[in-house]
Amino acid sequence: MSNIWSVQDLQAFETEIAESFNRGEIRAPVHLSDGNELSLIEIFKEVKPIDWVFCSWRSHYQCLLKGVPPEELTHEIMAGRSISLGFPEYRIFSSAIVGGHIPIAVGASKAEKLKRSGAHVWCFIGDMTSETGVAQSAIRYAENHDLPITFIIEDNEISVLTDTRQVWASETLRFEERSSSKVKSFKYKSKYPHAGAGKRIQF
Ligand SMILES: Cc1ncc(C[n+]2csc(CCOP(=O)(O)OP(=O)(O)O)c2C)c(N)n1
Ligand SMILES: [Mg+2]
Repeated sequence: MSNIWSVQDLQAFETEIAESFNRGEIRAPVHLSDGNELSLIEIFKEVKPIDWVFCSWRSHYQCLLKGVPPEELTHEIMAGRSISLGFPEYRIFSSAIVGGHIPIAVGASKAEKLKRSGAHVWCFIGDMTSETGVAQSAIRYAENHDLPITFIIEDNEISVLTDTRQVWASETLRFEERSSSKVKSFKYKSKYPHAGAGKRIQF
């Protein structure tokens, strides 16, 4: 599904959103992606139209790669809904709450398994989110019930401004210590701050 979106196309989309945000045209927070383009393009080669994708507050790239038309996505972002984008017809949802989408993703994968639909669920989480109780329980449940779900940990090594490994006083996180058939991960570094596009905007 991803072959129509190149690294440059994804970056160009996000740059336009960043510029709109810095001009004060978007009256709500935005969380921009950068540095994870190649990893996402590779993962989305496996994502089928009937599959479900669940994301966090930063999901512009995932929406484009899942097939949401850029005009439709831009409309939702400009309307202030970047932080919790949802496009049921393209089978992609996101949540602004740390861990909020995880149990929903697990439930969706259980439903698809019971229906024998062949649909797979792809659940994107951050490195700090991957250490939460809800993520650990969900991964264990998905493994033991062999659910059609893959958790993808997008590891930028930080939670807003906090070093994740320092918080846990460990050089490694759980997913690095214990491999799982249900978990993939990649590292990336973004040029954008956690939220916004580098210029302070007063709503
Ligand atoms: C329940 C809850 N607590 C706190 C927040 C504020 N918050 C938003 S993103 C974030 C950091 C999460 O870090 P990580 O999982 O590594 O995600 P990243 O943004 O780095 O991809 C926090 C604490 C929130 N959105 N929801
Ligand atoms: Mg992080």
